[in-house]
Parts: sequence; structure tokens; C-alpha cells
Amino acid sequence: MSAQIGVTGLAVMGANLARNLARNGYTVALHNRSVEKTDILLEKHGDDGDFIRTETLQELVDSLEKPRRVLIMVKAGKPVDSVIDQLVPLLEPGDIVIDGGNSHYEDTRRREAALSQHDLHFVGVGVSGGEEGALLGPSIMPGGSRESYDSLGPMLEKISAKYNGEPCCTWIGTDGAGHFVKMVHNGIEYADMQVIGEAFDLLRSGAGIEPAEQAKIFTDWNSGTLSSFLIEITAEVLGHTDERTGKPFVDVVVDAAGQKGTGRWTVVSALELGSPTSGIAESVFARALSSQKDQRVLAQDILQGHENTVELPETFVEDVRLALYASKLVSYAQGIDMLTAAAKEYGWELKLDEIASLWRAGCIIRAELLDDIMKAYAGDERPANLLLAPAFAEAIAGAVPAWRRVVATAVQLGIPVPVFSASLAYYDGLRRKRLPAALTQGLRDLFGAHTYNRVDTDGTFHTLWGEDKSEIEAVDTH
Ligand code: NBP
Repeated sequence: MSAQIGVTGLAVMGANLARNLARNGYTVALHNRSVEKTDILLEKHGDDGDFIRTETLQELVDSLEKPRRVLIMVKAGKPVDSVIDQLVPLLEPGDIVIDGGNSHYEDTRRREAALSQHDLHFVGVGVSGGEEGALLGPSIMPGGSRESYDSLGPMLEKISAKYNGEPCCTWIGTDGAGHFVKMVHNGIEYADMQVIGEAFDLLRSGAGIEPAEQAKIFTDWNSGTLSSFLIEITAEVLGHTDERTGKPFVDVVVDAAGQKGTGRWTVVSALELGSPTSGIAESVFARALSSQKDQRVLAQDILQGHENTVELPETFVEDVRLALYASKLVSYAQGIDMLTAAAKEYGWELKLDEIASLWRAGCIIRAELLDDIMKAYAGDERPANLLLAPAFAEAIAGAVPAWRRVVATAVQLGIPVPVFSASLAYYDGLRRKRLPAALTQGLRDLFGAHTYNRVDTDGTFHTLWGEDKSEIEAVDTH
């Protein structure tokens, strides 16, 4: 018996993907650097399907049908390079090496280029859904060559999550496209979680609504336009009581948020692409600020808030819901804008409707909203920005008055709402006829002769600020 796919790296994600593959009828060869993990998996879950136990990468490779498919599920970074280096001499042209970890897309681009020199396919695959998703059906974002997808795609589609029967897996684009899209997914996830946190804080600190009561509010919100996995689990976490103290669980958790790096990668990449991903960036900074616990403790006694008293409108809870919805839409709009910029930069033909469609189930940001986003990009006329799609322009317009009230209230009460407010600033920046960027251009021209364009005529100009302030046409030095 030979295996249709081999998995090396059998920690939580690799083990669960291997089990998912076996449960779907594939024979899976198993390998882990330390053989214990392989044996534990076989002992506990050997009944899930057909597995082949191997102890070395050579044995793994020998157990596979050709062209071979080897899925690497080891820790992202150097371990991936190490495994690739060991695998390459064992493989033959046409074989497919798959990296299903959270690798940086630039690493994936580099590895794809290197393996193509050996006539090997290298497929960077974004996998979202955590441990449970890997077992029961994740959202899968494969990059790499189209040819490799012909061989690998059916397998990945079979084990992926399904939305109304449709697989949440489709070929994304060449080289690092899959990992790039997964990275942006994670960036949106950061923003999504932060706006939920801001809503929680406003309801608690602003309106005095206790977590248990908020759990009911979030459950209620989950049946409307905000319906999503993250809203659903927010209700679960807020409704949980700490066993030891009898206090709300959220009150016994240290308020310092961790991060593993994909949010940061998203923001760095957005800066490099010149894509204004302010909501996602603020969500990463909010986690960073929360973690500066020492400074925060000192600041509590030194920095005065001078908060104002605000009479909350009767509609406050609904206002917060609308502000959350609008800010969430902005995060998606910004994430999608990044995808558009990256497609241009890297020559990927990203299909935004397909990307939205494969986020509809299995992944952490799965939400009803994504079905509408998919539809917005499905036609021939793709909106230049998600917020400009007629359905979303209307939806966000309906939320704007409440959104402004909520941000103004938060400012008066001294409750930080970095993503609510950055998203509103983005919205206003996008829609306003004139921006103070004109003044910026004037300043740049004065101190650095950086030139400017005029609203009334073509050409590039410079004002002789140090002389008679007359205007000259600038010579194009490019
Ligand atoms: P980990 O990221 O914790 O990695 C552990 C695995 O890497 C073990 O199998 C370990 O082998 C192996 N490994 C290491 Br560490 N160094 C190695 C080396 N130099 N050579 C060979 N193998 C090495 O596993 P995970 O949490 O299952 O995640 C796997 C990938 O999936 C990561 O990229 C992660 O970011 C990504 N991911 C995780 C989640 C999640 O929810 N956990 C979700 C989505 C994506 P050993 O047993 O011999 O030490």
C-alpha cells in the first residue's frame, strides 16, 4: 500500500490535518522529527483511517505514490527550511512540497523559487480554523503553481470546510499568494477582535452593563448583520463565570493581549504596499499597548483623564452595535484593499469574490457578511473599494450617525476606541472632497522642493519660496 499524501510535523495542526485526510478516505503517511508524536497519534486515532507509520523522511518519501505530495506542518521559520533541505534530495521532478504552516509569504516566494530550480512544486497553503478547524474542516488558501493545484486541489477541497456544500478552498495564485491571503485574514481577525473589545468596554465602562448581561446582547447581535463566529464566542466567554472566584471570567484574566506576529506582518506589508490599513494597524498597536503593563500601572497614578459626564442616549446599545458593524466593514475594506495592492505588486490575479467565499466557513473570521462581500465582487464591475459597493455604501451610511455618537461619547468618557475612531477617520478621509494633503504638499515643496500638482492644470510645479515666490514648472528628472 502506498500513501496519497505524507504529513511531517504532527503537533496539533499536523496531527489533525492528517486525521482529517484519513477520515476523508486518503491513505496518509505519518512522520514527525521525534517519533513519539507519530506513535501517540496512531495509538489514539489510528482508527480514523489508513495511516502508514514512518520514522525517517526517506521512509516517508518511499511510502508515497507519485507524484509525491508531502505536507510540512512544522513550526514556521527555520524548521520549515530545515525540513525542505532534507526533503529536496529525496524527491523527484514533479513532486509537490506543501507548507501548511503560518509562513511569511516572502519566505514562501523564496522557497517556491528555490524548489522550482529542482523542478519541484512548492505550495504555500494558508490554513485557518485552529485546531478544531484542521480536524473538522478548515478554510484553505493554497498558493503555488496552477499545475500543482490540479493534483492537490481535489484533496484540499475535500477536507476543507463547506459553506452550503461549497468547499472553502480554491487556488489563490502563484508562489506566496496563499500565505499572503492568510496573513491578511489574520490581520482582519485582529481588527475584528479589537472592535468587539471596544464594544465590550463601552457597554461595561460607559453603560455599566455586566458581562453576563452582555453575553445576552452579543447572542442577540449574532442573529443579525454581525452574525459571525467571533461574536458567537464572545457571548460564550462573557457568559462564563470563573470557577475559583465566582467572578466573571473576563475579570480574572490579565488584560495584556498576546500576539504571534501575523497581525504585525500584515501592517508591515500594508506600509510597504502603501495601503491605508489603519484599523488593522490600530488593533495590533492596541495589543502592544495592553502588554506594556508596567507603564500602564505607573500611568494610572500620574496621567489625569479629565473625563466628562455624558448622558447616554437610550439608543446607546444599538449605537454601539452599529459602530461595531461599520468599523468591521472598514477592516474588511482595508484588508481587501491590501489584497488589491499586493495583486498588482506581485502579479497575482487574486479573485476577491473567491477569497471572500472561502472565508465564509471554517476560519476564524467566518461571518454572514462575507456572503455579501463575495456577491459585491462577483459581477463584472468590481467596486474600487468595498465601501463603494452599493449595498455596503448604503449599510455604512445608515450606521454613520450612531458611529459618530459612539466615538464622541468614548472620547468624552476617556474610553479608548482606537479602531472605532481610526475606522471612522478612514471613512471620512475616503469620502471628503478635499484633504489637508494639499497643505502637506505645500510644506514639502517649501522645505524640500518636492514639487506639487495643481488642481487647474496638468504638469508638476515648484514655488521659489526663498526668492519672489513665483511658480516655475518643475523639470522631470526621472
Ligand atoms: P508548532 O508550531 O508548535 O510546531 C511543532 C512541530 O514542529 C513539531 O512537530 C516539532 O517536532 C516540529 N519541529 C520543530 Br518545533 N522544529 C523542527 C525542526 N527543526 N525539524 C523538524 N521538525 C521540527 O505546531 P502547530 O501548533 O501544530 O503548528 C504548525 C504550523 O501551523 C505552524 O506554522 C503554526 O503557526 C500553524 N498554525 C497553527 C494554528 C494553531 O491553531 N495552532 C493555526 C493555524 C496555523 P517535534 O515534535 O520533534 O518537536
